Order: sequence, then structure tokens, then C-alpha cells
Amino acid sequence: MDREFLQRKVSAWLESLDHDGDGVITQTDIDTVDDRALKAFGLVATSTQGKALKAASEKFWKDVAGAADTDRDGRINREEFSQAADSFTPAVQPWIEALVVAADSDGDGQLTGEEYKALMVALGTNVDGGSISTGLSPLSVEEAQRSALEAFADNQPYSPATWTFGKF
Ligand SMILES: [Ca+2]
Ligand SMILES: [Ca+2]
Ligand SMILES: [Ca+2]
Repeated sequence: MDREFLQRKVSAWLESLDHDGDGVITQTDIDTVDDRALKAFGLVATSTQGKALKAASEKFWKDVAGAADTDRDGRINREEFSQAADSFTPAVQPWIEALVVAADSDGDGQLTGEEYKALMVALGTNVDGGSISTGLSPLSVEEAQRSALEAFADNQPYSPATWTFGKF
């Protein structure tokens, strides 16, 4: 991955994840995504999906902090994030997948356009940027997971072939 490309990625990720805008990623930011998501999906934290989401985000934070937070202060700054950017995509995948499963609040395996938009808002991705081309037709959970990962990893259509998410 070339350096400029990496820096753009890191900036986009930081922007998406840094919900309180203090310039660093902390567990609070991750919790905020979960809280927003559950609210948007009409789920309570004690629901099955809520618990699964929490478990996934805790693992994500542990993996990302373990790889990136080199000074162990509980905050991942831009430099730390850049150094560990390679480990971010595999770490984030299960969490995004859990978010998509939670977004399917009635568990029928499909996300309506509205559910999908709620998911994008919870993730902090730009829903007005044309990244959602699916309109309002329902998406399968698998399609939504793939799409959410792409939207999250790359707000702009930019060398999509650089990003492969393995098992899809
Ligand atoms: Ca923050
Ligand atoms: Ca740190
Ligand atoms: Ca559904």
C-alpha cells in the first residue's frame, strides 16, 4: 500500500471512529457507535443482538488497542493508528458484521434501505456521499456486511481492488 493511500485511509477511519472529536480513538468512541447503533435499530443492550454486538466491539477494541496502542495509554492517536493500519481491517470485520446482524432487528436475513441507512449513520459514514447505491431495495445480511465494510473502509470509490475482505 503506498503511503499517501494509507494516510487517506487512516484519516477516513479516524474520522469515522472518533465520535467525540478529540483526535484519538478510545473505547468510549467504540461504545458510542454501539449505543447509537442499538438506538437506531430499536434494540436494547440486553437483547441477544445487543450482547453479541457488545462482545464483538470489545474484541475489536482489544485487538486494535493491542496492535496499535503502543504506549498503552488507552488512546490510539494518528501515528499509532498509521503504524498498525494493516491490522485494522481484519480486526474491524467481525465488529462490522455484528453491527449488520444487529441492524437486521427482526432477524429475517434482510435489511431494508432504512435499516441500512441507520447502520451507516451509526458507523459515522457519509450517507450523502453516494456510497449507498442500493436505494431502498432490501439487502441480504451478507450483501450489507460486504457493503458496510466497503463503505467503512473507503468512503470514496478509490482503488476498491486494494481492499479484499477475505471470506466474501
Ligand atoms: Ca475520540
Ligand atoms: Ca496510545
Ligand atoms: Ca430485517
